[in-house]
Amino acid sequence: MFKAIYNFFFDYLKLFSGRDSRILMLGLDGAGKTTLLYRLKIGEEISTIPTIGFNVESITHKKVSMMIWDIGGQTKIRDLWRHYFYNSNGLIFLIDSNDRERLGEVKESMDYLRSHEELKKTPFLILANKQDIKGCLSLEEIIEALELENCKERKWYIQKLCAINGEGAYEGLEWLSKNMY
Ligand SMILES: Nc1nc2c(ncn2[C@@H]2O[C@H](COP(=O)(O)OP(=O)(O)O)[C@@H](O)[C@H]2O)c(=O)[nH]1
Ligand SMILES: [Mg+2]
Repeated sequence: MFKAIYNFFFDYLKLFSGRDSRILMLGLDGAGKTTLLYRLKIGEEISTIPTIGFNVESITHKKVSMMIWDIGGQTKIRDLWRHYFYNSNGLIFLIDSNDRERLGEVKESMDYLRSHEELKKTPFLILANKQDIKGCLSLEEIIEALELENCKERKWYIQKLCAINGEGAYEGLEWLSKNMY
């Protein structure tokens, strides 16, 4: 089932773009990025590139490359990130919906990404992860906290996710496939 989602995603991207695509997957540490990768059964293909100050995980499949790393906090190394932003066709931003305390940090990271020249036209798929946890943030709360209503400069979409069982992944990836820049 999850292998199918994964194949669907990459076939779809190839069909629509007919060219190499570059996807970024970002989120604070603990948001669930690695969990989602493994859930999509692509964990075995992950290679980690150790860089100064941060680890970039990367996977490549059917001409689609995906780069994954923790964003937030490390303002000192932000200058390095833009090298990876260049030429991105889509961005996946994972949020831990159960982490109300770090919502400010999530907002700061989101604002940083939104203001970045290299990502000006990049569509953002926002995945509100850990929706299985009782009392977690709703989509409305996240939209309000991140001030997404005023996000008119690009296409964006927010989707509930439970990375542990994969629920919501299909819908999110389908949107991204159709809205890739
Ligand atoms: N309850 C719940 N826990 C999750 C979910 N996704 C990830 N986690 C847990 O959150 C923690 C951090 O996940 P991880 O994938 O390592 O986050 P990363 O730092 O973004 O790669 C782990 O303990 C995961 O098991 C989810 O959908 N629901
Ligand atoms: Mg990780």
